[in-house]
Amino acid sequence: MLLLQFSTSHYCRKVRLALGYKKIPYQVKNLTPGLHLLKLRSLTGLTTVPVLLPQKMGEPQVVADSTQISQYLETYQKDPPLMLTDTTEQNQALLLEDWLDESIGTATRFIYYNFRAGKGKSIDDSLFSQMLINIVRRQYNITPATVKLASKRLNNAINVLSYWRYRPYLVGEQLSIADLAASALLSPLGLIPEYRRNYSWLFNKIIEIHKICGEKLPAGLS
Ligand SMILES: N[C@@H](CCC(=O)N[C@@H](CS)C(=O)NCC(=O)O)C(=O)O
Repeated sequence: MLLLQFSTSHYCRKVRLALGYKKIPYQVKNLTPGLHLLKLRSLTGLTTVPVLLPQKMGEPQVVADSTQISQYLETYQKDPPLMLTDTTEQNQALLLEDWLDESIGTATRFIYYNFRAGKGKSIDDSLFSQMLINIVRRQYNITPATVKLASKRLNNAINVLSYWRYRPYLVGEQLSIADLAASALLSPLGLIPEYRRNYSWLFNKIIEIHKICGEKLPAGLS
């Protein structure tokens, strides 16, 4: 299996957590932002990573999008399962996954890049890094107004998820795709001192899930 990724992408982290949880061997190829368009458009018709190339006879040649990839991995190797047997619980997990992917992962991106261009600039103030950060900020329209909305959305989301603090899993009695999505898509906040201070319980959960999946801890949490 080959995972095409950006090393810093939280959506790619979600897929690595799933691969790690299932102990499926894989290799990664880090694409260069910008040049990724040339490769991905012809391969998937999309412009985003993660993209998985199963590289095995009888398997699809390419699977794009973190949700599609995690569903594919469940058919590729059922055990240990990421899908819950109870239909109502599984639907809840899928809803949480979709909300985390489509709304919360985007808000995290706004807060993360805003931090890297401002208070967190010293993490890497090289011309190349700051240029990439500025391209991303323009691409996603990351402005003071959109960052403010993203911050409110994130605080609300973390409050919604706060019951996780007292339970091992977000849904049901076993690890599900909802736990992996939350751990991956909120992980970039671990670099931001304000979030680490206010939501230490969340980062403890994120660390715990990374350990279960054998995935390297995100920046700020190692
Ligand atoms: N819904 C997609 C989102 C993936 C996504 O937004 N990936 C970003 C990196 S974090 C990307 O590839 N952006 C490059 C682009 O849009 O050209 C998924 O779950 O895979």
